[in-house]
Amino acid sequence: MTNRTITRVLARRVWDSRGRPTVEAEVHLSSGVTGRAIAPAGASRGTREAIDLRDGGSRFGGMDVMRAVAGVNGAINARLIGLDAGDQAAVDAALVALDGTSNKATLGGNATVAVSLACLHAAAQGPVWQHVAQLYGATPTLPLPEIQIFGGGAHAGRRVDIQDFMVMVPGAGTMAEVFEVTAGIYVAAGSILAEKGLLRGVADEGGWWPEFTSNEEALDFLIRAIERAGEVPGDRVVISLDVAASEFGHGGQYRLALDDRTMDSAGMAERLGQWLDRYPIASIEDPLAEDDLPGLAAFTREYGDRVQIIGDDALVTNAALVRQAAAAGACNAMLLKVNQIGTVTEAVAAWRAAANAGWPSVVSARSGETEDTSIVDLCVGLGAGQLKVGSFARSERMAKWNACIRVEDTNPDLRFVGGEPLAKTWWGRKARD
Ligand code: 2PG
Ligand code: MG
Repeated sequence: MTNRTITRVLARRVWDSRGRPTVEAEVHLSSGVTGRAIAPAGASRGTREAIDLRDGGSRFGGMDVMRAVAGVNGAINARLIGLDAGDQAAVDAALVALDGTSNKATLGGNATVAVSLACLHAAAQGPVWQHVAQLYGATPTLPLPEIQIFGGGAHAGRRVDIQDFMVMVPGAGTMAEVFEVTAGIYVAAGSILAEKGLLRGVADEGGWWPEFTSNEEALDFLIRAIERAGEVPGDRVVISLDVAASEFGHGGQYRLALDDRTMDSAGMAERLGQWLDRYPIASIEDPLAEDDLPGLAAFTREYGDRVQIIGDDALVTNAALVRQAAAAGACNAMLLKVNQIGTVTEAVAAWRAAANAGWPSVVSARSGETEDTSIVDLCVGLGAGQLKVGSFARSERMAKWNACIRVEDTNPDLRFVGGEPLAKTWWGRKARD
């Protein structure tokens, strides 16, 4: 028995930022150290994601997680006792084997991800991001944040079809500078909407929830907010979108309800292409649906040399799906959400598959979040380069951004990557000229 031997694994039900039950896990070691983590939850979920085990029935709308909690306290606890928490691969392999399905349907991805991340925390003998860097032989860096200003899609009653209207500040020299600039844009966006009587509140990830009359109007307002904050759009600040097209595109047909338009895959791509021409958009996620790999490939052929094209629903942090998409020429970047696959080891395998394809990765939160900041440790430790957390409001979001500030403040030697991940986009070319 070493001092990192697991002596007990337990779980309890806690609550997420949407007021829904979720799983918190603890991994206890022989040294007396405990690691803890909480599972997040998505709303715009890919169909091939790990299953969140929910109780069903009428309690909390069927969303309770007492079965997932019981699985941790029972079978998972029994299986992991005696393992070395420092051997993340062995712990995760034990979880995968115990579950026995391809999508964590037995134990629940919500149970396995909480335990897997708790193990990472328990095994770390200093900052968790340093442990991550050591485990995976990576060079830690401070990432470029991607921050939501307007929320839509499944996160805001589908008032706007496009899900995330975000900004990035690739021209900043530090993370602190990114946050200063973003704070100005976020507040300016809220004021402009309030002045026009268009403000309805905040969406699930803290971005403003507006009453727009078209998807394009949201982009126009975003430009105005950037300008009111004293910035030149496309200069230090660029726009980033998560279209989340799987939410309104099925079988090659895309329905933008707000614009009252139904298009085929090529029509949808053309519409997005017009936005790329008109607005300083440097990154676009899920421009087409998860069931439209040919469409994603065509889009990547057409626009992949000027904009980052991130796969979320089509890749679901799954190494095999990343390899398949890369072979098809679909996407040129990956979104990394650990709970889409269910363990740290499998998420890192997807990250490696993306890196092998020459793709950057964006580590991402879910729309249902908590105070858990494990994704900051993963992003910094892997040197992933980009971090998407949601907006610049609400503490489940700010917990992550403030954790970034703490890491930057206490580690002056860590390099902030700035605009490097966007080097292959129009912004990168402009910055080099
Ligand atoms: C996404 C995420 C975060 P959800 O689509 O990228 O914005 O949303 O967690 O609901 O899948
Ligand atoms: Mg997405």
